[in-house]
Amino acid sequence: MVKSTAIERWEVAVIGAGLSGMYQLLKLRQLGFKVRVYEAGGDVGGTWYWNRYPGCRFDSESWSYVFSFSPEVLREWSWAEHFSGQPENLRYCEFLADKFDLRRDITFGARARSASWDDGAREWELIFEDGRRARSRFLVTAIGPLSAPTMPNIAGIGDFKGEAYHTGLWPHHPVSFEGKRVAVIGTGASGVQLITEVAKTVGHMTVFQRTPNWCTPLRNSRISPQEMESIRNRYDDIFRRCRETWGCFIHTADHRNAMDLSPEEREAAFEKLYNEPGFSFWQGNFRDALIDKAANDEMTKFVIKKIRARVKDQRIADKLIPTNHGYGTRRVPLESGYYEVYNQPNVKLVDLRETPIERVTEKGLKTSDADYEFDMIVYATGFDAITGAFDRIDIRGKGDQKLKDKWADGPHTYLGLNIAGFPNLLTLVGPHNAATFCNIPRCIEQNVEFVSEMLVHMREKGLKRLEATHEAEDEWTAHVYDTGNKLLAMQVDSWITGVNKNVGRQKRTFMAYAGGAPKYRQKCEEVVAHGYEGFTLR
Ligand code: N01
Repeated sequence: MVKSTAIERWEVAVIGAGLSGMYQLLKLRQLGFKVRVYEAGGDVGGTWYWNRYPGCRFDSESWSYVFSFSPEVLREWSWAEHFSGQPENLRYCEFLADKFDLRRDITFGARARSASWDDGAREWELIFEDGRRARSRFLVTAIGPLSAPTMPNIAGIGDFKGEAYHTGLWPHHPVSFEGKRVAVIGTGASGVQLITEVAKTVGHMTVFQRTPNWCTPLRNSRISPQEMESIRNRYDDIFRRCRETWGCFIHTADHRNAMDLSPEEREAAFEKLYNEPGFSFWQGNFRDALIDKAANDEMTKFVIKKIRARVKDQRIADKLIPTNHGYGTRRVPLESGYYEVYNQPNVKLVDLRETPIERVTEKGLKTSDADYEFDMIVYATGFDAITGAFDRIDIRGKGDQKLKDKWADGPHTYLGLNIAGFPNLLTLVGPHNAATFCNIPRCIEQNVEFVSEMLVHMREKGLKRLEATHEAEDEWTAHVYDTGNKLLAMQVDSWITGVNKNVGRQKRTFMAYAGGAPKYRQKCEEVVAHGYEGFTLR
């Protein structure tokens, strides 16, 4: 139904009521701004609202992921598991919304169709899918880095007559796999979690894998009330430690170089990390492990041995072992029995490098060598990462310039928070912002606090318009690539390097910021200390 076209007016409009939009709302409301959040979904939670697929859970430690801004919330909220599952994560978001009465300032079911800057009025105009319109002095995007799900570009997608789901758009009703023949396409972090969970009850599952990923164990466990109490007492220390690490995870990189050690010492260190929970093996590894090929090869060889020991049929292990990239050079899926799934007699792995999918049929999938029949197809095919959610809104800045056109060859931003030519637009967790690859609430807090402080500064000085200079943007973009080019990850196709064949993006760029969260935070602090250097404030 098309809503009335009466224009709603705000000082600040925020798109998205995931964790970043929720905190931005709370902060701006506390600071006395007239703010409204517009959310496409039916409730708060963002990622945790949409990704309801079986097996979905944190891979940051729950107690390191929690927001730190409210001592009261930290006192009242308890985690039941070290790596909490989606239902509990969503409850946490709902708890925050209830606690701070956030929903009264959020419009749900409002999917933004366009956002255009009116230079005369110095305002943004938002138009939503249902025809609703809103105008605001400032526009904050809190639309998430992994929120634009992509279906595979395979012929016949609409032909399948059975059940079909995308992990990132999972239905709210229960889905049963019992006795069913299920196909899963995709083996990224979502696929790995889902496959492991579905394998517990499925009749028969066929996994269609295009590129294997390196997976290491999550090692989740329950948190007893006593342990939760002890965690609560250590929150200050936990947040302090996270602030100091590259990605704000609790794991600190080993300060030694892998290649300075003897093979035995290296092996012992790898073994220790492999047996620890969470991202220990990835983020806590040797400092050269993700930048030096020889060190990375050692780490990779260690994981190959682990995979081979866990998969009984070595021909299947061959298919599960990546051959085109080293460990940790793509986002590492953490697993809880993933490799053992392929020892089950009712699970089949199809290597799409050998037999590509030709089309979806009424009854299932046709590859180059077989016709498969299924009751259900699960698309674990990921997202148009980081810039995709921006591209899905027709965002136009000064002179009607389209953001999508400006970013056609990869993002250009200042601090990943503003874009030259797009005044008064603030992009939380935007491309080239340290938050895109971070233990996200840690970086969201920094982003939201920076933006809020800037808006207060402008209000106090009677300023109405902010915009990054082209020079500052060029310098930041060059710095982002300098940091990225040190990583072996830059030589690999992944969502971090912007490659997504489903949306026709073949060329590698760089979507994240690899200088690390501490360096990013320091840069933002310097910008503020120098009177918002790099921005023109008028
Ligand atoms: O998506 P992905 P995801 N035909 O892009 C395959 C976060 N996350 O949803 O690699 C066949 O990683 C594709 O193959 P390829 C996390 O940051 C966090 O799994 O392109 N296959 C790949 O295997 C993660 O990195 C958690 O060759 C096709 C898969 O689909 C990010 O979200 C949990 C295909 C997509 O993998 C994205 O993860 C889950 C095609 N046409 C996710 N198109 C936590 O634990 C795509 N694929 C917190």
